[in-house]
Amino acid sequence: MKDEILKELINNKNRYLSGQELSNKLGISRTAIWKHINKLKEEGYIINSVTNKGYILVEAPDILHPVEIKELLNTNFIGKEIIYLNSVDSTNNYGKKMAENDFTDGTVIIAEEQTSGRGRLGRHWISPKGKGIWMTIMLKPDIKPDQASQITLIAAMAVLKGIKAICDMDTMIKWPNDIVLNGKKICGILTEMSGEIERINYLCVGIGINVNSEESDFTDKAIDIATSIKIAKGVKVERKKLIARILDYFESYYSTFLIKGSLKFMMDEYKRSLANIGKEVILIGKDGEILAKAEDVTAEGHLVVRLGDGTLMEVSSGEVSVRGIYGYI
Ligand code: BT5
Repeated sequence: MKDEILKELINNKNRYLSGQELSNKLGISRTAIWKHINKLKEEGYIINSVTNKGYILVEAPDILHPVEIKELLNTNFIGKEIIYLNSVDSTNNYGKKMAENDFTDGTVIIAEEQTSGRGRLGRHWISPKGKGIWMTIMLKPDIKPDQASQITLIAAMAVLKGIKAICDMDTMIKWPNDIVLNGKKICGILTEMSGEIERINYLCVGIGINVNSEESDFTDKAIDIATSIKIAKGVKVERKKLIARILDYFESYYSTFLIKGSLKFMMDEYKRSLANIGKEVILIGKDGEILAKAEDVTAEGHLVVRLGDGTLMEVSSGEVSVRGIYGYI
């Protein structure tokens, strides 16, 4: 009911809503309304209450309340269900546990903080409270398991476009799963799959974005490669708006991908956004490191590299990490 009241306040931001009006609309007593309003105030919502006029929302706190995000969304199924957590070990872990029962396709799990945020291959992902977007999109796509990694490319495009739309900043994609700004990492994507040889049960598309993080949030090891939108822009960014826009873009690319069965439709745009094409790179695999030149990315999401002897090789994101020879890109 508290969420219903918040929704009414958001939709009537320019006028006072009387207790009676809310009570009639929502079918609960004015005292109950008053109690819920007090709870919202405790959560940080600044609501003016004036005798004989009612309530008006003056300011919302910087928390990722699902009701507010849903009001900003323009999607058909992504984020129609949002699970909001104050703190969690990892939103991807939460998603996996949730999927042991069942879930609605497109459910999004959002946390203010992750205590054990994960990168690929068991690496740690720094996720300070209230500073970033730490979320997982849960999907049940009818695609082949070897196409699962292509969803990472879709997520990367959605993040890049969302940042452009909301922050007016040009970022680039570092294949396969990073978004970079001024040569440093602001976003990492971790797509995980549960499936069998021929079919996918579900996908967890984990997206971590450093939105309002400060330099001091990054530990020594990550500091050289990490930055945030706030560090680059100098001002705080509204995380709610950014989430909504990214989910809008994600649904648009993802739906087209499901219809067409391939990423070909977005590859021109994707390649124009790549930071590491044409660069000398080091491929770091489990058997060691190889020096190569990154030349292309295929519609299957594989990186095409030219080796020292001139031959071309395709590598998949599961096999390697990529570093520039002079630094991170
Ligand atoms: C990634 O891994 O970049 C994937 C990160 C995915 C995070 C999201 S948050 C929501 C969801 N839930 C999770 O538990 N995870 C996902 P990888 O390419 O392996 O990069 C990890 C490396 O990036 C680390 O070893 C650090 O060097 C660096 N790093 C750690 N935290 C960072 C941060 N906040 N910003 C930039 N770099 C970071």
